[in-house]
Amino acid sequence: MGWVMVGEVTATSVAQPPYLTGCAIFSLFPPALLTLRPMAPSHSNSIDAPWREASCLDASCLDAKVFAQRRQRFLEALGGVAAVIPAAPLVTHHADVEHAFRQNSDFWYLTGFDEPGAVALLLPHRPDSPFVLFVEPRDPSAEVWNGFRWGCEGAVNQFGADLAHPRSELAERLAAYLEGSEGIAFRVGRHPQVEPLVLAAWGRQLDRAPRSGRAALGLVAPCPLLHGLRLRKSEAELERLREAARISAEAHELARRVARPGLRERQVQAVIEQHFLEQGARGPAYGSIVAGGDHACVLHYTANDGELRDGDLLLIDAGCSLSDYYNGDITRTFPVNGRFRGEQRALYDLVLAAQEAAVAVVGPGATAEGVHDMAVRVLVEGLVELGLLRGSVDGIIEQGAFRHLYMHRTGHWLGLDVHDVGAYRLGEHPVTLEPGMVLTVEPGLYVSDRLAVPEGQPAIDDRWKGIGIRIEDDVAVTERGHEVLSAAALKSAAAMEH
Ligand SMILES: [Mn+2]
Repeated sequence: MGWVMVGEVTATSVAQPPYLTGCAIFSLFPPALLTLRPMAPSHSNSIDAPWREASCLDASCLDAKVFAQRRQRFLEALGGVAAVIPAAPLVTHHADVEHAFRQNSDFWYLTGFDEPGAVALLLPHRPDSPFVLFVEPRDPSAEVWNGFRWGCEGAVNQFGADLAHPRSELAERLAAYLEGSEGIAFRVGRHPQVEPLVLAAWGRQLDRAPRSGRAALGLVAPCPLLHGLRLRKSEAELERLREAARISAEAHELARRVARPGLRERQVQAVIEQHFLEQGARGPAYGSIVAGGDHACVLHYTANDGELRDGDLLLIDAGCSLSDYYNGDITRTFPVNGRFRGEQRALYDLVLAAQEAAVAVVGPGATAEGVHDMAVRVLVEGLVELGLLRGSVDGIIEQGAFRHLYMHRTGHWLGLDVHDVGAYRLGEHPVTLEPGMVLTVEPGLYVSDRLAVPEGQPAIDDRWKGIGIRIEDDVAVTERGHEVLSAAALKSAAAMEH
């Protein structure tokens, strides 16, 4: 990523939080900082320029053909089984207020349709009309309150449905659509509004089976088929993940430039999330973690209400979610005052060595487990050298006697879900990495009193406590090895200092 210096802070300067001008925080920022902003991306972020290509499908930057191809592959994989894939509902935040809508990723993957409450049917036993959508119909009075809907016409014309019906007709129509399928693929336990309708429709089929001569024989999970498809990203999807990583990496670079002793964690969060929004993303992909000092030892710290203190590290785990839900997930850790002290630097160098060694493992034929094992080995070797662990490296790893310092796995799949779908193991066998799979690599060390020191391991000297470090990149498996999608977020110790 490149940076341009601009002469003046102006009203149109996009990378600076507007609250910084004309309020007390302004004085915390040296003038040079206020003139630093990322180069405009290829798609301009100015308000009057369209963010998306004309060929974009609603909120998606992927072409309608991409979704049609996905449905085709899923239909082929289903064989004679009919799939019922519900969209996400709106979720109440409090009183009459709802959370910002977030589409169900399975439903999105197959449809690109970004409205709540819809249901997609994929019906391989009806080759003339295999894709049926139930949607909220057009309704001027509802649209006055909640905005535009595509309705049944849009579902057919814009989203490629062979047939579309109002969502209210699902209960009466579902059994007929499922008629003739060998089974029903539906994820039990996740869709409380749709599940009773699926069970009732199947029950009616079974009631009629003696006379109709056919009924679905069972419910099956759609996940193994659908999530197997989602696990392997196409080139178009990788391009979206690169975009999510680019925006996320820029936000981390901005955050490091604004962080100063005395600033609140939340103010750094504001800089990060403002950048996400300015760049056309929906916002953060997950609760941004902006954790100064000991807060970094709380893995899912999202309170972000502390003050950044001179001498502490700042751990930031933040990534954006694009308009079509592809996500970035990046963690960086750096000294608030721009200088590591001895213990911080020793542990930072160790986590970075572990992270780089683990990233180097990523490639076709490796496994996520192998990536984790590499990170653990480098960390444990280093911790023994530093005196924070004692004993043989193999013995410590075998007993898990490092887990008071490193208690999580080294990564997860990344895609439409931040912790993306797809198996890590199939029975006894770890899943082998293939080109197109994308995973995070994120070892860390967290030194605090929260977990007991295992028997036989040394007590921790106070000078180490309150240090929490994680370094996380988004890594795609390629034919020849891997591509670090988030490489624009710097991570060398030198780059973390100023
Ligand atoms: Mn992560």
